This record gives sequence, C-alpha cells and structure tokens, in this order.
Amino acid sequence: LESQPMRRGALIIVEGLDRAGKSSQCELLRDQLLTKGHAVEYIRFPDRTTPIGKLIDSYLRNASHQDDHSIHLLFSANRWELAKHIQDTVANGTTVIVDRYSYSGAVYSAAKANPTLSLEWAWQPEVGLPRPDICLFLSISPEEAAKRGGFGAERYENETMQSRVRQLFGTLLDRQRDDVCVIDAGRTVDEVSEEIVDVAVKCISRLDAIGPLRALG
Ligand code: NYM
Ligand code: MG
Repeated sequence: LESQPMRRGALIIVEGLDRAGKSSQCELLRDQLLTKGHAVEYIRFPDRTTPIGKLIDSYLRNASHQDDHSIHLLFSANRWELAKHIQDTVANGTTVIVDRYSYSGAVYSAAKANPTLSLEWAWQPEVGLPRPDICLFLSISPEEAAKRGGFGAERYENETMQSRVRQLFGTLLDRQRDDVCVIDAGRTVDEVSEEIVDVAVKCISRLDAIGPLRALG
C-alpha cells in the first residue's frame, strides 16, 4: 500500500448580521461534518478568552471606552494571535469552522462612520491572514431579523449600526466575491443547515484543486 499524502482541512468562515443564526449553524455544521468522519474545530471571533479578547469583551459590554481605530486593531490582533494555530490545524487535516472573521472586522468598524476609518483602511490589517476556502454569508432581511427578537445589550446592537453594517457587508462581500457564498438564512434552521453542509462538503472535496491555504489580499 502506498501511503497517501496528508490532505489538509478547509477554512470555512460563517458571517452575517447579529441574529442571522451564525452560532447555531456553526454548531450544526460541526456536528454534521463530524458525523461524516471529518476532523473539525470550531472557533469564534472575537475570542474573548485571550488578554486582547478580554479588552474587546469589556469594550463590547460598554464597560470600557476605546478609540475607534484602536479597538479595530485589537479585533484584528485577536485574529492574528490565532493565525498560526489556524494554519497548523488546517495543515494537520482538521477543518476549521470560524464564526465571524475579517469581514465583520472591517464592516462593523467602518459602520461607525468615523471620517478617518474607511472600509479600505479597516481592511488593511486583515491582509495576510489565512484566507477562507469559503465564506458563507447568512443573509436575512431586516424584517426577519426583527421577528427574531429584540437587540441585545452590547455595543453595535441597534438599528442604525445594523443597517449600516448590512450595507457595508454588501460592498465588501462583492469585492471578495470569489470566496463568498450567500445563504438565504430566512428559512427554517434545517433548510439553512442542509444547504450549508452541502456547500461545505463540496468545498472540502475541492481542496486538492485549491492547493495550500492562501492569504487574504
Ligand atoms: N465584531 C466582531 C467587530 O466589531 N469586529 C470584529 O472583528 C468581530 C469579529 O463584535 N456585534 C463585533 C460584531 C458583534 C460583536 O460578536 C460580538 P458576537 O458574534 O455577536 O459575539
Ligand atoms: Mg452578537
């Protein structure tokens, strides 16, 4: 028997507005891929457990103040501190599912409409991070989002921010469209999950054609 070269895992990002169902769908995807025999790790950003993550958590809970640029760079640094781990995990054959990534990073900061914090500026610190093999964008209408219950107590969880975030996601995802798959998340949990699992499995089967993990540009 010839030994097979180790096949790498996929880097799968799940993005969307607050209440799009990202976290539930990430958990379902993890469970489905595990059932199918894939090695899987699920991580989410911000990772509130690291020292940088603790600063971010305090900021999001309105327990501290930060300059807009400064907090933006901390969110990015929070991804950079896990970049090597993501690369190693994927290289070792484990598929990594990530709940929010650089796309949230750029649009939430740019949505503040700070004159020196454009979408272009906000994207720059993300350049060079592990590039997703696929970014699943869970899309829901403002009406459907409203039906799913009121806003939480964290920073950004208000109508003004959410509508700006929605618009900026449109602009950014169009620019990165080669990596993006838009999922209609206004359907039932099972319907959405079925499509996500299908797209993820197809992505994993295409990895040989993609080659090694790429970098965001
Ligand atoms: N958020 C998340 C950012 O502003 N920048 C980032 O880079 C990331 C990853 O954090 N409202 C915002 C979006 C969310 C908030 O995330 C907390 P979650 O997934 O709701 O816990
Ligand atoms: Mg939230």
